Amino acid sequence: MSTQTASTDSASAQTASPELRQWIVEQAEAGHSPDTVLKAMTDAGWQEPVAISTLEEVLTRHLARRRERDVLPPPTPVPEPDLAGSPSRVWAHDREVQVLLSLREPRVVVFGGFMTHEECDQLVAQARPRLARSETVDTATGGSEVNEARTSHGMFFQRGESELLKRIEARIAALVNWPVENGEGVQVLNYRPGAEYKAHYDYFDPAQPGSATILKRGGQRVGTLVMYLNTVERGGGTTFPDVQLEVAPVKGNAVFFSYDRAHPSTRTLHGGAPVLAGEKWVATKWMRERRFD
Ligand code: PD2
Ligand code: ZN
Repeated sequence: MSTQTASTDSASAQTASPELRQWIVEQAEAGHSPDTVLKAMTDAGWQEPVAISTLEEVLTRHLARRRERDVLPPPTPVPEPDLAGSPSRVWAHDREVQVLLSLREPRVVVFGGFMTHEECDQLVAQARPRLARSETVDTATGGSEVNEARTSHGMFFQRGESELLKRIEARIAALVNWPVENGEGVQVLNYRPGAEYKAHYDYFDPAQPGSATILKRGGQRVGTLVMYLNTVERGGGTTFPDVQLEVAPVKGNAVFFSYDRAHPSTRTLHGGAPVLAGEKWVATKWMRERRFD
């Protein structure tokens, strides 16, 4: 083992230079034991207690960084509105939309006036006759199942199914700079008093056996836009427990959030709080990494 980098002229020089840090890491990676590295350092003139604490500090930091790199999946591109310069309003396809809140981590943006009240009413009218008890994706099989965590009723539209949907989908695509083709069909949910959607992540858990099948079509989900189709009298907010944020369900407004990896580190755990009075109607657009055909 070369001890050139470990050599030192005086005790005052016994701080870990970037070169020494790199040398320590290289020795560890090459399979040399800490004792061997320590010996090389003391042979080169390092005082043993200083060498030990330096080794400990450098190797602990190195291991932590490696663990992080090994554990976290790599980030992927995500939809993102253009909020450079902190505008209070942005143009989205055919409409000006207000920016009410923008949070970096998790990435959450609340928009005001995303849809007109008429559009909200029309979407509810188109969805109402097609409602059924909501099912969630069963990641064990890739199929769907009735889930007690989600006590709402819902339905899916086909992408571009009506003129109204085409317009709203084009608006979403322009707002968050993500292709219409990467979007799933809009889902409409109706919560009656007491109904809720317990906290969950919208991405598919890669560890679940059914996820591989789901991911073949369009890849992971990377972003969500929840659009509020009515104003709830009490309750029914969209909650982000990791940051104790609650978005009020106000007719025409929408909450956007994105997640650049299928991992809790995105802090995008979220839920629909129980509806306490009145009912709640939302439309959700999930966005995938690639074309969702
Ligand atoms: O209705 C909601 O507020 C809500 C909450 C959590 C909707 C969704 N998730 C969803 O559609 O993914
Ligand atoms: Zn969700």
